[in-house]
Parts: sequence; C-alpha cells; structure tokens
Amino acid sequence: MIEPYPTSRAAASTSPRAISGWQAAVSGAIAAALALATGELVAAFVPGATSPIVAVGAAIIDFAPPGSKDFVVSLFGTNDKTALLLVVGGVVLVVGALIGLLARRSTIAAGVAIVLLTGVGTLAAVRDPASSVMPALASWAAQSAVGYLALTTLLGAAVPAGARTTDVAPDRRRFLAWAGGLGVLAVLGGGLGRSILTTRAASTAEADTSIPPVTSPIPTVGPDDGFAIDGLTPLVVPNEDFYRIDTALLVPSVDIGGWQLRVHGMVNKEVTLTFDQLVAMPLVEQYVTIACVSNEVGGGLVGNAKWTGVPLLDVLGLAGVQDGATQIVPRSVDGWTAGFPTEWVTHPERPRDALIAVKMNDEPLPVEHGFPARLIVPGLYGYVSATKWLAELELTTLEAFDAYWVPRGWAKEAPILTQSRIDVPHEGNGVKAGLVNVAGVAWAPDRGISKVEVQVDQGDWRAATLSTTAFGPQTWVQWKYAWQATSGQHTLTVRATDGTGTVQEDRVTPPPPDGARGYHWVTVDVT
Ligand SMILES: Nc1nc2c(c(=O)[nH]1)N[C@H]1C(S)=C(S)[C@@H](COP(=O)(O)O)O[C@H]1N2
Ligand SMILES: [Mo]
Repeated sequence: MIEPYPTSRAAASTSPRAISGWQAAVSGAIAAALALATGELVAAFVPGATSPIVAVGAAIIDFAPPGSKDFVVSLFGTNDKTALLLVVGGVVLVVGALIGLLARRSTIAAGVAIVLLTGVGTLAAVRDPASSVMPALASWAAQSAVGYLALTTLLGAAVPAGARTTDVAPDRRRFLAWAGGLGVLAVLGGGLGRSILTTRAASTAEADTSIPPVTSPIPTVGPDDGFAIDGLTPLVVPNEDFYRIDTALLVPSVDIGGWQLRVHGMVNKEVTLTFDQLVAMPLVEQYVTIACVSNEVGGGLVGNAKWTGVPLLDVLGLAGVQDGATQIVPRSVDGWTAGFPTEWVTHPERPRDALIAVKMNDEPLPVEHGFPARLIVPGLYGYVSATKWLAELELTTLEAFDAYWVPRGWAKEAPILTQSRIDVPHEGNGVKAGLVNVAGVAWAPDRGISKVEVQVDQGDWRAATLSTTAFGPQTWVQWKYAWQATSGQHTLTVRATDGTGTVQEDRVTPPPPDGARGYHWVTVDVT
C-alpha cells in the first residue's frame, strides 16, 4: 500500500472504517463547506449560476406553509435573513458530518450523498428566474466533484499510518493539517464568492443614472416643518434609516443598461421601455408614506420619503388599458408579484398619484429599495403595491390572478389602516415630574390625518398639536402634546382621526390578514 492509504495497525483497518468518528465527521463537514464555497464562487464568476445557499433560503421562504405566515413575516427583516442563511449553512455542515460518518462504511454511498446534497441546492437554484439550466448543472458537477475529492483526501489523511504503534500523534497532526488547510480554503473561497456577489449587488446603485430634473419640483420638507423633539421620528426618514421588507435574500442586481419595463396583458398595445425612455417622460415628485401590513401597533415598519418618478397613469396610457382590466399586477425582476385594483389609481373622483419611482429622497433608488425602479401607490400596503426592482406591469382581472402574498393568507385588497404611534417618552423610560413632551407620528394615507388625541390613564382625550399637513394626505404627520406629569406610574394612549373624520379603530387585531388595529400606549414612571 502506498500513501495516503498506508498499512495500518490492524490488518482489517486499511479502509476508512478505521477512522475515528470525529475525524470522519469533521472530514464530511469540511467537504460540505468546500462544496458550498464552490457554489458561491461559481455563482460569482459564471453568468446564469446562482448561489445555492441563497436559493435554498429563498425556497424555504417561498414554500413555508400558510400556517407559518407569522414566522415568514418575521423572516423579512435583514437580520432574520442572515440568521436563515446561517441556519441553512449549519444544516449543510451537519449533513456533511453525517456523510463523513457514512463514508466509513462506503465511500461510494458517501459520494452519492454528496451529489444528492448539492442537488438540493441546484434544484432550488433553477427556480430563480435569473438562473439558467446549464450553468446550474455545471455548478452542481463542480460542487459534487470538489466535495467528493475533499472528503476522500481528508479520509486518506485520517487513516492511521503507523502500524504496530500506539503513538497516533503524527497521524492526528497530519489529519489536522489537512483539515485545517481545507477548512481555511472553504472559508476564504466562500467568503470571496459571497463578497463578490454582495458588492456586485451594491455597486449597481452607483451606476451612472442620468435622471433628468423634475418638471415641476415641489416644496421641500425643511427642518422647520417638523417638531424638534429628541427621539421623535423625522418627517422625512433618511434612506439609510428607512425600514426594509422583502423576500429577496440577495438583493437583485439589475444592470441599468439591460433593464426594461414591459407593460402587457389586457392592453391595446404592448409597450416596453428602457430606463432612458422611462426617465425621458415627465418626472414628478411627491412625499408618500409607505407602510408594511405586518407592522405591529407601535412598530417601525412605516416610513415617509420623497419619491421622484413617472406617473403610473402616463406609462399605462402608452399601452392603453382595456375595459375590464380590473387588476394591475406589477412583477419584479425576481418574479415576486403584487396586485391591486386598477380603480385605485384611475378612480374618477379619487385617482391616487401612483408613481414608478426612480429616486428616493433625491438619490437614485438604493438597491435595497428597488433600484432602478419601483412602484409607489399612495394608500396601499407595500405587499399589494410597492414592487421593488420592477420589471413588468400586467393588466388582468381581479379574479384571474392572486399575487405572491394572497395565497399565503393575506388579504387581496389592502388599504393602509389609520394608525398613530408614540415615539417619546419611550415605553418603560422614566421621566421627571413637570411638563413632558409626548410626541409621535400618525398616518392614514391617502385620507390624511385631521386630528390626534392623547389620553393619560383613563382621563379625557386631549387634542395634540399637528405638524404641517401641507405635504398632502398621502403622508404622515408628527404630533405633540405637552403633558403635566405627576409622580407615579402612568399610561399614555394615542389615537388618530383620518381626513374623512373616521377615528382609528380601537378593536385590537394582529397584522394578518389585513393589518394591525388598536391603539398604541406606553407606560412611564414619573419621579
Ligand atoms: N420585489 C419585491 N418588492 C417588494 C417586496 C418584495 O418582497 N419583493 N415587498 C413589499 C413589501 S411587503 C413592502 S412593506 C415594501 C417595503 O419597501 P421598502 O423595503 O422600500 O421599505 O416593499 C414591497 N415591495
Ligand atoms: Mo410589507
């Protein structure tokens, strides 16, 4: 026998059978890590190949049963996405360790298991509309080969070499050197692939976007338009602080040169616009507050920004919407869909100024917020309307199609509910007796806010002062109330009245299926 499968202590132990369990498990885990790293590297360098780990994460989000929709909703946040990827990666390592143990019985069986494991990632990857079959198959072959080669190499290094000796230290050192080396290789390779994939996504925002100036600029919200109260949410939320919600594990990176918006379905004439053609149309701007249906009472999944873009109706006008096209279905480059009644934006008495937005707070749309174009529809929750990375507008009927979240248990029609929030004092914070500023935000796009009231303990409702409402009913307002605080524990409650005179509902409901209801309240200790 020659290295790396030398004769070992016992006659029967020339096979991987003689390898200790922990060495087999570590070998398998490292082989799996190298296979994963290979998937990332291929995705980074081969057009049409996608990251298998991201693809599996995306599949978990997509296939989560409707019963687990609360779990899915909480997965939306950025930190939760990282957690999901770590869990998927961890599961792959554990399966790899089991494959390592299996290899002690049969290296062929272990090889088959590696092909199956990497096949799961490949199956998930080909679901991605951005992936192509040939690169996915090539990536699968590369991952399997690297995984199998790494496993057999490590197992070879683990086979005890010193016959008739009890000193296994040299063998262990050799194994640890191989394991350490290949482990570092997996981390470096995977890290390189991952960082290429994420910086590629991020750099698209810096792409030169020659967006012409707006034809009729609106007055800008200045510092004097809001209240200067510490801890109070600003009237306009800066892009980097704006909440982010979507199903995309890896932000779609859109090449602006190749981007197109296709308007099709029940239209007189199908229309396709390039980015330059889109922004050559008259550009308008407006402040619009957007909100997520999964926002809890008092939660932060709501924000107000200045959006610049082309009126949706102008683009629909180019195609000519047919009678009977009762639903507009926007679709993103990654296949995600929203859907809302055409009437919401064409209503004769109350057409909402929906925009195909290309700028957010005077900057090109950040990648996380939909670069290069997204939809902003005043008055509707994001999941039925605010499509980021917009690629298509399909005209259809309400009966013919249910958008992404509808079969997952969320309402088909989803106007934003009237809500109000106390920002200061913060729940649980102590304040000094005397005059205390109670302040927050209230929104009811696109009905507007006419009144905000504050209640101390079980007292009377008292009117709060509102910031300017000059930016239109589609935006939120700040409110403040000067409270003469006396020592002891107190409860502060807020409620808003919308522009139609309807008071916010006090009936408490969870976010599913159509948004949370109820009043926000905080308890404060006054000393
Ligand atoms: N392509 C795409 N667009 C999307 C989503 C998504 O998952 N994919 N989520 C929607 C939801 S649920 C919300 S609340 C808003 C959030 O927009 P923001 O991340 O810019 O705040 O985007 C909407 N647009
Ligand atoms: Mo949302």
